[in-house]
Amino acid sequence: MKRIVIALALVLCAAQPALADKVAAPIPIGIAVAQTSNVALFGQEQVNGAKLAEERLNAAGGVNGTKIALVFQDTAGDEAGAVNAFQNLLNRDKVVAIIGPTLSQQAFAANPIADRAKTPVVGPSNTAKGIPEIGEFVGRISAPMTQVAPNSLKQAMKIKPDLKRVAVLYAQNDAFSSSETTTFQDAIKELGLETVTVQKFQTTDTDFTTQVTAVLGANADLVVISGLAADSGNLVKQLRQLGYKGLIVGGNGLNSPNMFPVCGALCNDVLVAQAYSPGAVDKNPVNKDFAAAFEAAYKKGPAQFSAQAYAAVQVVVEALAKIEKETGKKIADFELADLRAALNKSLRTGTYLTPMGEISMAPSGEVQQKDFYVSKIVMNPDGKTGAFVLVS
Ligand code: 1QQ
Repeated sequence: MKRIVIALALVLCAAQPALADKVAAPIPIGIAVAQTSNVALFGQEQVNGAKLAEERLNAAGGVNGTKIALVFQDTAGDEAGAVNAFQNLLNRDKVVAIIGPTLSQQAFAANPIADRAKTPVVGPSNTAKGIPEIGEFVGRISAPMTQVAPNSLKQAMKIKPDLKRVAVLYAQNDAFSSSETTTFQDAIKELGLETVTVQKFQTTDTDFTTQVTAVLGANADLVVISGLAADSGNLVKQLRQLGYKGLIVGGNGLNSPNMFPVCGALCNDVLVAQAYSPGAVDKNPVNKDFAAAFEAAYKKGPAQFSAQAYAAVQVVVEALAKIEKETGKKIADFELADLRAALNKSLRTGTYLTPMGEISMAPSGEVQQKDFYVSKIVMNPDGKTGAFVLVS
């Protein structure tokens, strides 16, 4: 009798398929960016870019006829929010990949969770050193500041060839800012300039009197800022209000038009190196097309964070299509774990023609991109809106 029961149980078990998850249709892709907090100054642009990509790619047939569905999880501005969003996307929403988080500071906390779950992460805006090194499943399409940032210093030297004395300011509680400032400080040395003061602040600071006083006292003719949007915007404003008249180079934290209302008319002339320029449409029909669609959808031109989020969705969709082509198997017929592993490999093969030009992802997960830009902020008379005007 006992034997019969065991045999029956075995037959029943064999008849049940293993409890492995299948890939859902439409294909769920996680978007974990900051929709709230000060970091939403970047995140809102990312949401706009990602949504436009979803709409346009689905209209063009999605992944060989199967639609994608972006699953948005707000990370807010800190590590805990990013960790929580990642966990929901991985375990509850069973996404095939995660695009996010917004900040490098959040990526160092949340990406290891996706890496352990063997799920690809595509960083849309993480530019600190060491992001791809987090793990095998971690990649990015946002060029590291080591490649982008020094271009703005070179531009400052073109504008003012007798430039010599540089004041460096950075947010010490943010991984991106601490990383970017080392890139700036190395480049300052290499370019033969002199760092006359290094000032630290917090991304939560609103009063920069101490730092500005030090800059004025050091008689700097260039100020280089590595911070996030609200803090950097306030710092620019207070530098000008307290009488600083020299050039200002802003890092990637000043790369968002959502920061314009913070410094208003005093944002004028800040130089920012960029991985994307809406102005660079002539060379790149994909960018021309994207910029026109963005303008039509949002009544304003796209900025870098929107273009990068758009590109991240595009890259995931194209990498999924490649899997179908190579295996002859539809995405919906894969088990989730197998698909996540296949997608991680697929992301790292071939090239993608995006609004940022042709890019690819190295086996390490690092992005490879050819063209970078430097723009200057030009504010409109309303003191709230403005544009990044391409200077090189
Ligand atoms: C990073 C960044 C931010 C300034 C952009 C969102 O580049 O955290 O890596």
